[in-house]
Amino acid sequence: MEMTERHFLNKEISQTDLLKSAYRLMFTAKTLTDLYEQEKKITSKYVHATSRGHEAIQLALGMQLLPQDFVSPYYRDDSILLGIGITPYELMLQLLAKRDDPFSGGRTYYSHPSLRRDDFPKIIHQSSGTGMQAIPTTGIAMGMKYKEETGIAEDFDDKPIAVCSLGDASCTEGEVSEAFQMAALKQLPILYLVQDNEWDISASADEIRAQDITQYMQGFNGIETRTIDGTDFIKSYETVKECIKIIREERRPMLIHAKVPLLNHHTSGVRKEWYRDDLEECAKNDPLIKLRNQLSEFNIEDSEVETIEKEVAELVRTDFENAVLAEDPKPEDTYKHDFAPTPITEEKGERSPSGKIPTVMVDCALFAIRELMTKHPEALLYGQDVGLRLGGVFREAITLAAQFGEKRVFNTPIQEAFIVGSTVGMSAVGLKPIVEVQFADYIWPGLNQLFTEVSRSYYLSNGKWPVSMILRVPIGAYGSGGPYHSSSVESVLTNIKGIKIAYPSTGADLKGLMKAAFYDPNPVVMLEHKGLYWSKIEGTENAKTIEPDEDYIIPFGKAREVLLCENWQDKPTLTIITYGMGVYWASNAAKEFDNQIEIIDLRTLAPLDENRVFESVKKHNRCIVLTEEPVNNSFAQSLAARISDHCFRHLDAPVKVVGAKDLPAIPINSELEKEMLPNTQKLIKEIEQLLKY
Ligand SMILES: Cc1ncc(C[n+]2csc(CCOP(=O)(O)OP(=O)(O)O)c2C)c(N)n1
Ligand SMILES: [Mg+2]
Repeated sequence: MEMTERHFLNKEISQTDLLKSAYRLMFTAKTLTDLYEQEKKITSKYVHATSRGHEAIQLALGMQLLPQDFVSPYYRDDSILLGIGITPYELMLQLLAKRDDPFSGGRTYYSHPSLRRDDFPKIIHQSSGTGMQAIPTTGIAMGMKYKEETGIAEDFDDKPIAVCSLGDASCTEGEVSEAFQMAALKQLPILYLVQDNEWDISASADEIRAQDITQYMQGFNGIETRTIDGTDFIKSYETVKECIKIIREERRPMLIHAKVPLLNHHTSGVRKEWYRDDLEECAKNDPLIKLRNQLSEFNIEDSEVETIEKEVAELVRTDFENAVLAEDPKPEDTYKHDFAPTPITEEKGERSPSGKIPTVMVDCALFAIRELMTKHPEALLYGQDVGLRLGGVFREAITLAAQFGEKRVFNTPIQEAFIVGSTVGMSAVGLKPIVEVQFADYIWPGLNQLFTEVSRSYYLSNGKWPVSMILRVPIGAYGSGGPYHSSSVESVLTNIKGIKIAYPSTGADLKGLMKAAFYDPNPVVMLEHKGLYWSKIEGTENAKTIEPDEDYIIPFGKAREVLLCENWQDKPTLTIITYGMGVYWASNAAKEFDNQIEIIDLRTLAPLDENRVFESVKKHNRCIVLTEEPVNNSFAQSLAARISDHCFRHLDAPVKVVGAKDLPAIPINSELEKEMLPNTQKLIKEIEQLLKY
C-alpha cells in the first residue's frame, strides 16, 4: 500500500480507482480500531483515540494534500494520516511509543503527529490541548501569505495551503476564535475542517454550545463555510477539492463543517459503553458501509473488495506484530532535542565603538531590530500598537513600520495567545517572527501557547520543529505603574523548559542579546525592564551605553561582571547575584561599602551561567541573590538553593534572597509601592547584616 495511494495525486485517476484507494484506507482504519480493541492489553498501555465514524471526511482531505501543504490533524485524525500516506506500521510505532515512531520517537501519544518529510505534507508538532492547534496553524497560513506578499515565497505550481482540523467542541474555546478572527481579517490561505460528532467526551452539543460551527462562522466576515455529511466519501472528496482549489487560487480562508458520528470510544480510557445511548443510531451512519455500497454502485466486483480487505487485514496484522517487536527508546534518548544547537557561542564584534555617544536602552533594541530587518527579509515584527501610528506604547518600534512597510511591521488585535502561538507556524515556514506583548502583566493570555505549543515543539517533534522566535516583554515596576503595569514574571517563565530567557540590564547587552536571540533556532523571551529603557530613574544611568556595532553579539548563558571585588585583605566581602533593575540597586548600594561587594549580572536566566555564579560565591563566601520579584518560590530562591548545594563548604553565611514582599500585586500608591519593592536602601541593610554574620 505505502506510497501507491498517494501517487495518484500526480496522475489522472479514475473514479473507481479513487474509490478503491479510499476503501483500502478506510478499511485499514477500521481494522486498526478493531485490532486495538482485540489487543487491548497491549494497545491500551498508552491512551489512544481512533477515527471510527470520521474516516470519510478525513481521507477525503488527507488524500488531496500536496507536499508543500501543511496540515494539523488532531488526536482523532488517524485517517488523515493514512490519507497522506503514513503506514499502519508507523502509526502503531507511535501507538506503542517505540523508538522509531516517526513523529516523536516515543515521546507523545498516538495520532499526535509531526512530520517533515520532503514528499509528504508537513505537520508541525501537535499537542493534546484541544483547539490549541488553531493558532499555530493559522500562523502557518499567515507566514505563507507574508512570503507571497513580500516576494520571498517558493515557486510552486500549486500554491501551498494550511489545513487545521478541529473537533466540534474545541471550537467553543477562546483561542480558536482568535485564530478565526485573524484568518478572516487577513484573508489567509487556510482550510478549517470541523468534525462535528456532537460530543465533547460525555457532554452533548446541547450542553456546550449555543450554535453549531456553521452558525458561528456567520460572525466571521470572510470565511466561507461548507456544511456537509462527512460520512459520504464522494461528497466529502468533492467538497474538499473545491475548497482546496479556492484557497490555492484565491488565497482566502474556508471552513468545512462535516457532520459525523463517533463510532468508537472517546479514547481507550474513556469508553463508549459507560455513557453513550446513541450508538445504534450512529451505526446507521457508518461511512465504511456507505463507501462499500458506493463501490457496488460503481460496479466494483465483490471479489475485488474482498481481496482488498484480505490484504489490509494481513498488512495490519504483520505491521502490528512488527511494531510490538520494535525497540523501545533508550534512556539516553530522553535527553535529546531539548534545544536546537545555536550558532552563537562567542562574544563577537565591538561593544563600545569609539566616537559614539551613549544611547538609551530602548533605542539599542530598536537599532538591533532595524539592522536585523534590513539584513533579513524573513524577519518581521508584530504585536499591539507596534505599527506605523505609534511604534509601540514605549516607542520601542518607532520608525520600523515607516522603514519596512506595514506588511513587515503591523498591529495585531488584543490577542496575546495569537501573538505568541502564531510564531510556531511562522517559524515553520522559515520566517523569523519578532513579537511582543505590551506588558509582562499581559503575558498570561499568551502563556498557554508559550507553554503548550512553543516550548515543547522541538522536544516532542523529536527535533524536527524548533520554533525560532523572539518574544519581547516590557517588564518591571516603574514610576507607580500600579498592579497591572509593574509585575515581574520571570519565575513563571523560568519554569517553562524549552525556552530561553534574556533579562539584560544595559543597552549594549540588550542589543547583543537581541542579535543572539535572532540567530538562535529556539524560542527566546526578551525581558526588557521599562525602568531602564530611558535611564530616567536615578541611579540607572549606566543602562545607557555606547551602542555596539552591527556585528556585536553576546552568547546566551554568559554572565557579566558588573563590579569585581579583589584584594580586599581581611574585610568580609560578599557577592550579589542579580539581573535587571537589581543590577542598579546593587551598584548603588556597593558605593556605601569599601571594596567589599562583587556584582554579577546574569544577563540570561535560561540558560544560566552557573559556573560564573559559583566561582564568585566561592571567592567571597557570602552571597545575596537579588530580585524584583516576591521572594517565596521565586527563580531567585531556587538559584539560592542551587548555590547552597554547590558551594556549601565555601559559605560563611546562608545564601540570602532579597526581593519584594510576598503579596499578590504591586499597589499603585507610591508609598505602598516603595514598601513592597526592594531598593538600594533596603539592600544596604541586608548587606550590612550579611557582612556581620
Ligand atoms: C484544553 C483541553 N481541555 C480539556 C481536554 C480534555 N479533552 C480531551 S478530548 C476532549 C473533548 C473534545 O471534543 P471535540 O473537540 O468535539 O473532539 P472529539 O473528541 O469529539 O472528536 C476534552 C475535553 C483537552 N485535551 N484539552
Ligand atoms: Mg466532538
